[in-house]
Amino acid sequence: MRILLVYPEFPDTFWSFKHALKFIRKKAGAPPLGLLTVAAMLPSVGEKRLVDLNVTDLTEEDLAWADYVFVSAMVVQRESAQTTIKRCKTAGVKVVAGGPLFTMEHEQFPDVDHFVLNEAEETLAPFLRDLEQGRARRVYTSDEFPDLHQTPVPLWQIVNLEQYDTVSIQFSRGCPFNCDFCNVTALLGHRPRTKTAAQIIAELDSLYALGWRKSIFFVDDNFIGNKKHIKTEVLPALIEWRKGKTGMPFSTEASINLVDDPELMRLMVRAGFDTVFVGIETPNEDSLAECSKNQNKGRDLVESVKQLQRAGLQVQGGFIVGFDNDSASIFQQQIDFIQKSGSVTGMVGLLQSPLVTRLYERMQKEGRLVNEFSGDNVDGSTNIIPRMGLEPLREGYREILSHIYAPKFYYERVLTFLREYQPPKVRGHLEPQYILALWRSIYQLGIRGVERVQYWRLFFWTLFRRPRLFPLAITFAIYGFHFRQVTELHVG
Ligand code: B12
Repeated sequence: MRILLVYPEFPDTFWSFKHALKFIRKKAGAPPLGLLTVAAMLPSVGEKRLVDLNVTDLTEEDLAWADYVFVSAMVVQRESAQTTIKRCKTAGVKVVAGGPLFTMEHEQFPDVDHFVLNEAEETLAPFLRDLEQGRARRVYTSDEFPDLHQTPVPLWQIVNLEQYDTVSIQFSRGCPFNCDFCNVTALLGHRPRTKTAAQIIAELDSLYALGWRKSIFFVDDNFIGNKKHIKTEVLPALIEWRKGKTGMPFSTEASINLVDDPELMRLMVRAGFDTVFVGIETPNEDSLAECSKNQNKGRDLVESVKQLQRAGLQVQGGFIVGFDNDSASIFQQQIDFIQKSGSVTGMVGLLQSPLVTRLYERMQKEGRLVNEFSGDNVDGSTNIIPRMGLEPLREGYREILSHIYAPKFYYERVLTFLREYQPPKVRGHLEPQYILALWRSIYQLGIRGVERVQYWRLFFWTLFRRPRLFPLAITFAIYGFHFRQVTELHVG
């Protein structure tokens, strides 16, 4: 059987990093981990190919070659997924769909032949068995949260890694917390399920053997969901693995209570983690209580971010406005927080309620649901009626974005961060593409850009004061360009 795995295109969003990737001549951040994992679970007989629409086109020849097209997508890829499915239908190729978009809203895709929903570790085998016996059903779902000990090493061999800037791997699924706007616990459970240290080392070894030296993103919902296991088994194994190797800095997602455990921070940094995405959400305590983000309550959050930075972890912060407890002062409070904490990559969104969340249920009960969830929580849209009114919320949101990504404030924040940050000692690996990015940044930002004054100030400040951080400073300058483009696109 010939299986074509297709990953639909992302629109131009905050996380697409499209405008930044151009500086290194790449079109996409990371290859699609879900499809590569599924590919590794398919029987080894038969042929498999992957087409990631973010880096290449889907041709008629591809469709003519395939017996089945396997599609995976997030909600944000809905439109491209729909177009892909239509093209398969026209070409007479059967479609099998899975991943978060279809798990949440499969009813909206009448042209899909088979849905293999939830986690493939549970649903793929029964589907394949039925298919072989000629009695495959249309929908396969499961309420079980499978053990990850059987999850195979993703089939990196079917993707051209050269086309990407980073590679995702996954150590755990699930999160112990209860934030009411997040659907992770409904989709993946409360109890973090982890792979073994040996599994994760096997994944890293396979990437290293393929010549990968650039960054690795651990796409866990909360990397520190099971602290004991990572402290006693996984991080020591990663520290050992890293010895004598170059490159491959790690990043991940974790909750703010990471700062409560200095030993954990120290081990993470020694293992090679240099960046962590943290859902900070809001400096407003009442709003934190409203959404049950209890792990963030009662803390000096600016100081927590700084503690992480001083330990060697850059913090990418997620922020939300539009809680019922937010008043008109929230916009300035968020700006102040982001600036003071040096959260360079500040992802600010309007409160949205995805399906299967407690927030969704509450909004439904209160008759406050409108529109479809766009799937992109940074596009300035929302599917709920905010208590403060939509227009004041949108206006305040515009104010935040135009402030924090304006060159003056953005570069000021970069400096705030660089002054605080103690980078980990991962042996760097110089990629020719980074030299290219430096030249392009000089031309595009330092000569042509509206930020040229700030750019050169950062350039020389870092070169003389913190030379080790110079590559990071240039990366931030390039990210700033991307954030501004996306901001202009969404909020003008
Ligand atoms: C990594 C990640 C990203 C990366 C994506 C990198 C990439 N190119 O893959 C980045 C940072 C770009 C990202 C961004 C966003 N993300 Co995201 N992200 C994740 C995260 C943390 C991990 C995804 C992953 O790789 N998982 C590991 C793989 C193995 O799991 P998987 O893809 O689900 O695949 C499994 C099954 O679903 C199934 N499967 C998947 N596909 C298929 C296909 C077939 C045919 C079959 C049979 C089975 C199957 O089999 C796999 C093994 O079980 C998930 C949460 C999560 N734990 O999944 C959120 C998640 C996917 N993201 C989500 C969201 C909302 C976003 C953003 C909108 C967030 C934002 N703040 O803007 C943006 C949108 C993207 C954009 N560009 O605008 C939501 C999606 C909700 C939805 N229903 O679509 C999730 C589920 C998180 C959440 N809390 O809701 N994200």
